[in-house]
Amino acid sequence: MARPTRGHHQGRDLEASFRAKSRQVRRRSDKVRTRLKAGKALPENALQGVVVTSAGPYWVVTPAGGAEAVICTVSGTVDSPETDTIVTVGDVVWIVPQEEMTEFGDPVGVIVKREERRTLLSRRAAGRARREQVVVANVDQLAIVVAAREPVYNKRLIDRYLIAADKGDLEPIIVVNKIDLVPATERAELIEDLAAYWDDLDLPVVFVSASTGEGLDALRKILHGCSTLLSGPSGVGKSSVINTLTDARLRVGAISSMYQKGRHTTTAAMVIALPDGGQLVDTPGLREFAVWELDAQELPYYFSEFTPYAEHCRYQPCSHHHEPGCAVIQAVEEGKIDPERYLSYLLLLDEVQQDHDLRR
Ligand SMILES: Nc1nc2c(ncn2[C@@H]2O[C@H](COP(=O)(O)OP(=O)(O)OP(=O)(O)O)[C@@H](O)[C@H]2O)c(=O)[nH]1
Ligand SMILES: [Mg+2]
Ligand SMILES: [Zn+2]
Repeated sequence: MARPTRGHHQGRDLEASFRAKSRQVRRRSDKVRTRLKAGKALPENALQGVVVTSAGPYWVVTPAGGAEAVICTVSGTVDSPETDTIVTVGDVVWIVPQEEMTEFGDPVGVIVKREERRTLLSRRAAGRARREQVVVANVDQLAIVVAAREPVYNKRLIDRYLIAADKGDLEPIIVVNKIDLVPATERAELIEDLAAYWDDLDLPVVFVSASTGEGLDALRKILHGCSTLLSGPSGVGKSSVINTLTDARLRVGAISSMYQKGRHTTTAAMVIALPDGGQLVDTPGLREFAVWELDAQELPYYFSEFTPYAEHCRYQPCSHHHEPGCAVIQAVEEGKIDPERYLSYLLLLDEVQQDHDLRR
């Protein structure tokens, strides 16, 4: 097989080349239980770097100082603070360079240690197992990306993301893409529908179109100099928005759908530099987003606009669900709390209580 030329290594090409041979290796590596070894002395030739993406079973690590990306596996005795999601994109890791090269001529390394995460976006891993999945680590902001249309946004999902951002120490922003699909006569209604997010929660909400470029200057200002993770459902235009902000190569529907019968979807999280400082992290769309480890007692605190009322509830603590003399319910009835936010609260409360019952 011909080796791709240098400079051919970013984004899609790299991802495709490693993915091609990944399945067998993944099957094998799934069987090897990684043992954790805390406090082991680092080998002298270990380098610190950041995980910028995954490629099949490998992690792509950029060493500090901007050296060439290294294709890494995780050591069988990695030194890691947690057992779930030992390594993810955005992690600061220590790698030991290896003698050999990959079949494509890239340097190879082994991840031997991972540093504590400064921030993270976690969710409950899809499937039955009760396991935490850290989506991305060490970014400053979470851009919750939704579409105004096709597919129309879901406020329940936005509210779940807001809780996860709060838990993971991320500053949330809401990005509503595809506003070109909203006729001028319906724009005011769209803005009004999301008003609670900036009125009551004081969050930045930006309306953009990756297709027409509308609103992108406002978004650029918010992203400048920060590292921002873009997350949201599949097909809302996360990769398209990123493509308009940087010239990094990404999979965008229009082109690749010709080859892949409509499949344009991002398959791995990837760090992308912004031209004027800062970084974006593109992630695959998430079909569902279950907040990791949430209990009924802590839930009200994630709805910060309830707080000034909650202290006046007759019963303490109050679940704001059915209790007589509940000041939160009263505030909803008087229009002081957004009824949709309250609905999200009730649905989540129901979910965490069911979950609790199942566990007993
Ligand atoms: N009309 C319109 N279409 C858009 C806009 N942005 C993206 N699209 C289209 O929406 C589709 C999905 O875009 P992507 O950028 O691949 O969406 P994504 O959020 O990255 O999706 P995943 O990678 O699957 O999570 C593509 O066909 C885009 O051309 C927009 O602002 N307006
Ligand atoms: Mg994408
Ligand atoms: Zn109450």
